[in-house]
Amino acid sequence: MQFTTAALLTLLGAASAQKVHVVSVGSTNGTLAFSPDNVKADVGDMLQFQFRGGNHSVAQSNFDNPCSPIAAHTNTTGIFSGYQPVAASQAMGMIPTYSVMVSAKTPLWFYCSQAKHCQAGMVMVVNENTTANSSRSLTAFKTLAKAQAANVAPTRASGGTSGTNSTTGSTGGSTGSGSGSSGTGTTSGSGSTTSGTASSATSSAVATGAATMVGVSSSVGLVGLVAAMFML
Ligand SMILES: [Cu+2]
Repeated sequence: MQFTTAALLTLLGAASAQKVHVVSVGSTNGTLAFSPDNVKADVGDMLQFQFRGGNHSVAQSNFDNPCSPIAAHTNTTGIFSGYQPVAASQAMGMIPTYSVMVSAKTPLWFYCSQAKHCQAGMVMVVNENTTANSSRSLTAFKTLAKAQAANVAPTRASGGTSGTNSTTGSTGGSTGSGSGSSGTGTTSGSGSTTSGTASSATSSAVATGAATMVGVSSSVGLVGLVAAMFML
């Protein structure tokens, strides 16, 4: 929690108008959905994906090719959280989170690359723009996703020299502490923290990404804190 707060405050220092948009991924009921699945975000805002249940991922596609990495169709590297199994984390009182910064106002399309979750509707959009193109709606994206034969996970290094994730040990407990925005945390307990970056050079849509873990109980406080700080 302290690490997360420290990172958040660092980000706040960098951009005072920045918002954090929390998106729940899955649920304890096995829901195959992102919630909310239609987000409006400004450039510089953060998306924080909170993995609530099951074993899901967040991957980036384009509109025309749902359930397929955007790097397979464009020069954009795209983001990929990797798979985030929640059960093991919950046993430690933690939930995995994955955060990315929005670096463009153009629509961003995301899907879960697990099994046929994408086909089942586990997709979302950031900055849907049906004013510019009425056919490119979230509803249309879901219809297109449903028709895809395959659900393809990105490779970690797809399309660029970065966009990689590294796993480092040492997290756990709900009283983790650490420093910096680089994703390094030192805590008591055991577990894992995944941190990564999406290349800003090759990804025009999303500049940075970092995954970390927050305590279940403290994350509620964080969400409340975010709401209190950003929604006034
Ligand atoms: Cu999923």
